[in-house]
Amino acid sequence: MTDPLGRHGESWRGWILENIDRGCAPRDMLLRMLSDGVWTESDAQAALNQGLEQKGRAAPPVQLLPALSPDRHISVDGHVVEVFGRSRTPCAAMLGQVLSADECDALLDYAFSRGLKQSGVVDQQSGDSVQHRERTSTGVFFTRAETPLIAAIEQRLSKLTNWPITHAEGLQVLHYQIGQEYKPHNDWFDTRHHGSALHLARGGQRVATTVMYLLAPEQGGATTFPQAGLEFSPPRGGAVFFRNLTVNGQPDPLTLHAGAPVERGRKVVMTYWQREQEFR
Ligand SMILES: O=C(O)CCC(=O)C(=O)O
Repeated sequence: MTDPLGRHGESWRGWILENIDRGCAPRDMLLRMLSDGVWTESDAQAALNQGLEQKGRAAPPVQLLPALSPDRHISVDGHVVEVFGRSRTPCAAMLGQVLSADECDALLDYAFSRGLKQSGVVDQQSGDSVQHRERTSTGVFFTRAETPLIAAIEQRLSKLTNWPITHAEGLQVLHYQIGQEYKPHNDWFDTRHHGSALHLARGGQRVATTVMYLLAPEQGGATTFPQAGLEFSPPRGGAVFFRNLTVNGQPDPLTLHAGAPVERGRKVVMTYWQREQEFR
């Protein structure tokens, strides 16, 4: 589209330019445009950015949350990620080729050489990680940029989702054997729970999650969204991306998700959680 401002007619063009002149915050304008239901997020962003440029306003591009480009194939520094399919509500996508087969092998070797421990869940009161029958996998956390390969993948994920590399937790690898699972849960922190404060203080809410498949199970083990009726089984190297918040910044209940029990084979995933602010 060569004229994003004109995408939805002259009255919208006028509205955008007028409100830029009035000094309205681009973020508020974007939210207003999205609430109208006419604009898609990427079109609204493009229109707003064109308007800001036209008015000579040196504002940084408006970006509410991590977002994939609307293209079918997304090139990140020459590495091409394929988008197999998307959901608008919740905002989610199934991706292919986020990682190459060699990268999957190297990450598997590294994770297992570090050693995997029984996975935990966040205790609602204390915020500590505690073992729970709802999560039966084993796992290991990496620190950010722990190895050059990990640093390169974090760089790729940051560019793929258009979100700062500093606003993310270290990657986590999870291993599921037959029968193992992670029952439905949310990745966003529930502010009603005392234990969430500790986590929110380290970088705000978890705004998006990317679950990369280092090893795909032969049967079962899908990443499912029971409230939304979605089920994703990416191939090895592929991933599920989803936003944990709605565009208004509210936790999205439709992102309730699970790692279904593995029925045949093994499943190893690597999870990337992005935060609202810099993660410390
Ligand atoms: O194993 C999966 O498919 C999902 C993993 C997950 O839900 C998580 O790490 O939060």
